Amino acid sequence: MNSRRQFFKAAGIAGGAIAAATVSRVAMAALPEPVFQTKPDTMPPLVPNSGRPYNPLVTLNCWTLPWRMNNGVKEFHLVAEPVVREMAPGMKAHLWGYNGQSPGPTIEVVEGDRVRMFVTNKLPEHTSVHWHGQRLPSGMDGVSGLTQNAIQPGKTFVYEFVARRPGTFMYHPHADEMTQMAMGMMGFWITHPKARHPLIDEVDRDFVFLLNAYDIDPGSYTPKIMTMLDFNLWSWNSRIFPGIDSLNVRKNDKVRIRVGNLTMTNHPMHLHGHEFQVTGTDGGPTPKSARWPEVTADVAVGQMRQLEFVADEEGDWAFHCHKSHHTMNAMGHDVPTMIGVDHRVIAKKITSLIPDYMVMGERGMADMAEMEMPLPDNTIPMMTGQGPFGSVEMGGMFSVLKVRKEQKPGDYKDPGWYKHPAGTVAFEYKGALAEPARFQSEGGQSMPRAQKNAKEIEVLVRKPAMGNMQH
Ligand SMILES: [Cu+2]
Repeated sequence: MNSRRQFFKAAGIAGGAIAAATVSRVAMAALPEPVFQTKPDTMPPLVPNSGRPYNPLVTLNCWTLPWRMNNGVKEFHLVAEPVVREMAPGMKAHLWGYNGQSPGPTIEVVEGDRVRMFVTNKLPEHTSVHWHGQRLPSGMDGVSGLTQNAIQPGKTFVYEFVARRPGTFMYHPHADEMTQMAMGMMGFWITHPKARHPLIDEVDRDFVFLLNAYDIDPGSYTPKIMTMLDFNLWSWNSRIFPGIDSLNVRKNDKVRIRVGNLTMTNHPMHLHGHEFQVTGTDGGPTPKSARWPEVTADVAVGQMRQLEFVADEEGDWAFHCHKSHHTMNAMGHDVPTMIGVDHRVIAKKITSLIPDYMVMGERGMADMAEMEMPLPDNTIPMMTGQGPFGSVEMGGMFSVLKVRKEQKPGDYKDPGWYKHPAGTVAFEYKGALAEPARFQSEGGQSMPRAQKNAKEIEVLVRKPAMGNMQH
């Protein structure tokens, strides 16, 4: 029996907001009771208890919005409002979002469903919701000024349309977009196929997350909305590593990861240990003849890419954006490169004036991950995350795909770190070091310099001495 209690239990939600959602005839005639979620955890898939069945999704560090059926129409209630989002343990951001979170909850419906979306505006300014990628009547497209009046603060609007084609879509405001998207207003919409679809495979794990970015100064809470490119927090569903949950799967699970990009730059998504195929975009499933194996897929601005693979290699596999500045947390971009610069003399002089002066970057930036530097409140280190072998030296758009043989069916809790079979971990070579053979060049055909008598300029690099890594 599917009771409402089980329905909300399946949603992984408990508490007072739900208790008020008891259905009465009066309530059915009015607005659906909105459901809120304030925890940043990945909620278990919401198994549908009404309407047509489907295989539900896992929204990374987020959740799926429950609905009610009203005379055959699926009714949802989105509330646009200011929210506090924990981006990682130790850092909270003051954002705008929907129903208690940024991003908003995932909407899951089935192809052919008639959907009614109630949108209440609790922001200090007007808004609207655009249903990115959907086939719908033009007047339901959510572009304020063009297709509808903006939703003023305190007002509720109704959008209604049939989810005509299966696929992965996004939703976001189309009113003062620059501010509202920089503040975190966005979410996912998935329309599941109503029957077996020749181009949409059934999968064991179906993950979804949005790429988003914020510019929040260290020590502050509110994003700077005027930033166009120089963001300092690169996030998945408004979470940054080490605050992003791992993607836990069972060995030989068929896995789908849907990634949408609502930042202002592209993100090449890179998976270790497996090859995947892009099986769909926000335009729908990709024809089989147009699929090829990849280990990195670029997700451009406003796009969605659907990556699919069989997780047949056990282990802990990094999954991240390949732009190395996007796997860092809040950092200054005006730090000079100090690699190879000899600080010894100047450091001694400065230390006599400023006793706790620190030399940074002389040997690379990895020291940053180890350094116990005092940080302003509400600030996450630039490179962090403790793995089983020490600091992972990452931040931002980074997580781990955990593939395990012993993961029980239906149980996808974190299995902990991978236990590597003996002899399968890279190790230190402790034998004698041979003199390196220098390769003989066969070059020398480059064009001569125009400027005769030009001086050779050489940059001195200090290499750590073999066997004596300290200076
Ligand atoms: Cu990126």
